[in-house]
Amino acid sequence: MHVPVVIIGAGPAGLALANFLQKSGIGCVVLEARDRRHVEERQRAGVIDHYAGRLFEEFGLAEQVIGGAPVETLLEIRVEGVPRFLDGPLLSGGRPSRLVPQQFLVRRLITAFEEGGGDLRFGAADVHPHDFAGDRPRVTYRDPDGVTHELTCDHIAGCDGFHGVSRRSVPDGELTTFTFDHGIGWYTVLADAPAPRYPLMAVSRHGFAAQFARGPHASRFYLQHQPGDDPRNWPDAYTWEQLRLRLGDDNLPEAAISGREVVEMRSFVAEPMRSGRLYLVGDAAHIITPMGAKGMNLALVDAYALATALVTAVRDGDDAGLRNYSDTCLRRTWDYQEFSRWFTEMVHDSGDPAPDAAFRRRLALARLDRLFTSPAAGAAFADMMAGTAL
Ligand code: FAS
Repeated sequence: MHVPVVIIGAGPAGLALANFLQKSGIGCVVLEARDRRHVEERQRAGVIDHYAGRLFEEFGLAEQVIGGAPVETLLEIRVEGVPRFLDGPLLSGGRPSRLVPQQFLVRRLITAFEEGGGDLRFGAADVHPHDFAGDRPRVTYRDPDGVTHELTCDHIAGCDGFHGVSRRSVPDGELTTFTFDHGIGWYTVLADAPAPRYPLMAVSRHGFAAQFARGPHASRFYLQHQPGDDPRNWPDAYTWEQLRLRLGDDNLPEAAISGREVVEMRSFVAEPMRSGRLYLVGDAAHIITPMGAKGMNLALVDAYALATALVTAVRDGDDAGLRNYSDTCLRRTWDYQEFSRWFTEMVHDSGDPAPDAAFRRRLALARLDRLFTSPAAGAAFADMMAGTAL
């Protein structure tokens, strides 16, 4: 079978790309390793920033994919239990983000693609991209019945996340990779706790904590923990005690905890984001900390950049967009990496109890205070949270 584009991976990157191509009349096949249920239920991100939301509008998908999602109002940041509020939509000149749990976005993208007649194949094992250095790339895989298939194509989109096969298939020596360990661990728990009135972050000498909505009746909590410690062994009572302490809320009720994950705060970037006719998209090319909620949004913006480049290449024979794809995406990736690191320092250093961290703690508290006292600093922060059209 020959198809213009084979997409490896059905996460936010792969599914957004598939829908953008479908809306543009460019044929594609999506190969996903896991089964439908796993893909549709995996909970991760929760915010689509304003810029990423506009991309769905541009392809006429916004109502179908993010319609009805709650719009961001205020961000609450508590410092030693004292609440302060940032009005992102106001400070960014009317560019609110939307609160969309990642699994809701994925489900709606799957529905939109399949309703449009899209070819999405779950349970694809041993997916391998081949011959992408030439102009006749192909992809092989084994279906759930054990039958091996080969798809010839014009382009391959590696949307298979950090642990996928695409980046690993790039010949040695072609990629330069950058990794950074922020030296911070987050313990994230999913609980049946009512969503907070506003997205909530708290800095305190006990450590960072946060509470974000994940649907109307669930919250994802984040607690900073010392690297090396495994908080998944904490008794739930201790977790709730730490959350009350750090959020400054003695009345925070205990709730059933349904998910526990440890997220080591690390960043990763692979350059360039292509090898011949194989393009790396989203987490396949970069990992960013959840600070600033940019991981999923970077994946969506990469998908948009590749979609528009593929449309002009396949439909008009103009491959300028494909030639510029990597540089375009890397410029935004590094911009968001810098913002995420700046944000990570601000909310973690400001609570660092270590004696030798006293000076950094004062710097971080001054950086945080400026957001509320300087309209220009608040606007710059809100601009990055809204997502920027570089
Ligand atoms: P994904 O990893 O989502 O999707 C890749 C897909 O490819 C998967 O479905 C996988 O099954 C499939 N695949 C893998 N190997 C394959 C193969 N060989 N063949 C076929 N298919 C294959 N981001 C935020 O913006 N905000 C947050 O708050 C946030 N919180 C997070 C919390 C946690 C615990 C984690 C782990 C991540 C979080 N992220 C957050 C980041 C996350 O949302 C990613 O940025 C986002 O899923 C990236 O989307 P994709 O690039 O599509 O990759």
